[in-house]
Amino acid sequence: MPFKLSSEQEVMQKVAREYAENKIRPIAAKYDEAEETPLEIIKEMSRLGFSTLTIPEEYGGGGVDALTACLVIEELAWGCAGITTSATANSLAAYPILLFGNEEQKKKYLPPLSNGKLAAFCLTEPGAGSDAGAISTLATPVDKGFILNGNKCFITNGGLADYYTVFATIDRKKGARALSAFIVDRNSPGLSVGKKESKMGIRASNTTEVIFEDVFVPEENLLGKKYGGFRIAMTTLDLSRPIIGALAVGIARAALEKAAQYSKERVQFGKPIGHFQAIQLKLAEMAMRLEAARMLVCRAAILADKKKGRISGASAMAKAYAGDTAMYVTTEALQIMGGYGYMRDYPMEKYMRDAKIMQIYEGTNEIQKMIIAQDVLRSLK
Ligand code: COS
Repeated sequence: MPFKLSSEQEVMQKVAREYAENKIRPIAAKYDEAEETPLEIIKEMSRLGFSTLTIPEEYGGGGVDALTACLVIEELAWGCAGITTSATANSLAAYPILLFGNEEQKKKYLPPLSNGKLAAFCLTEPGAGSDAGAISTLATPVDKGFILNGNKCFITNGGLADYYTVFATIDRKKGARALSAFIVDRNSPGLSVGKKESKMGIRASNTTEVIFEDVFVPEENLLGKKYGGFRIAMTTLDLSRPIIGALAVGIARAALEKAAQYSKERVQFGKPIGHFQAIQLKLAEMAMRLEAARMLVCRAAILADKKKGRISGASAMAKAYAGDTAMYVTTEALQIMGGYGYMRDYPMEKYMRDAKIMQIYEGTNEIQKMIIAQDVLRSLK
């Protein structure tokens, strides 16, 4: 790190590293293969505070800053990005409540997340991915609340959550300007969990459809203002994307370490392959990009901690660059390991599969670049 971490940050980083080493790594391949979520570990991570790092202590969370959260998430993702995605999905679902919820909502819904309960963020729909304003899940105002109808897809923790933060439109013709956000309890009549997805990577995380059929949501579960849902979603994603960057850095670091170790041990043409420039050039490029990605993640987190205005551009840069870096580093690391890298006996092919989603979820990297470009143009006005 080019800047000094506080002793608290160093301790948290160490605790997370040891947890990843001792608890996450040993089970990562098994749950990836089985495509199951290690629920006991996820609940333990919740109780240890790994999924509520930035939630203030008064609501049961870790009360740490965004920078510390990113340092911790990098360590956990070094252990397994799939298992860590399940934990971070909790904080993604919690941000709308933390940022826009009233005191009653915060007191009711945030503390359980540090006690083994899970939550899920329901924004994406079959027809609304990159275009988040195109949501068609309808929230019809009725006496004392709203009736929700619609389908959400690709929801992390969808099948495991105890409650959902859900985005729905009050008027389909008004797009982004008519979105509202709600907290919806898992046991609400009419709410059901649909298809569980089978994925290329992060297979230890649970991804499902969530279906709303005439689900009544009481008005006290409306988050923020009635038509303020789009801003809630965007502000949440601005804060959450550096976390995805940290996940990506954790995967890339794990892959670089394995490739470097392999190139010291693997002997061909009479010497370890790390002695050949063809391999050294790869290791150098991987290491440079990894460090640059980590710095962009730290920069976005530090800006989030300063809490001065929107951090959309910095957050998008961290997510896009780190996501691309994870894909680049894992691809090169696998290449260094050759046939061994390709085999499922080694973790490298999992790193590469896990890395791909980093360029896609919480907004594709193409969307991140649009956000960055808008930020650049805005700064010239
Ligand atoms: N913070 C606060 N307000 C924001 C904002 C942000 N980060 N981004 C946009 N807004 C506001 C704008 O200021 C604008 O407000 P006004 O109506 O008052 O002018 C409004 O929201 C609409 O903004 P914009 O016109 O930029 O919206 P677009 O429909 O063009 O969409 C993108 C913007 C593409 C950035 C957005 O749809 C997006 O992030 N898509 C990706 C979604 C995503 O990440 N999905 C993954 C789901 S979670 S796995």
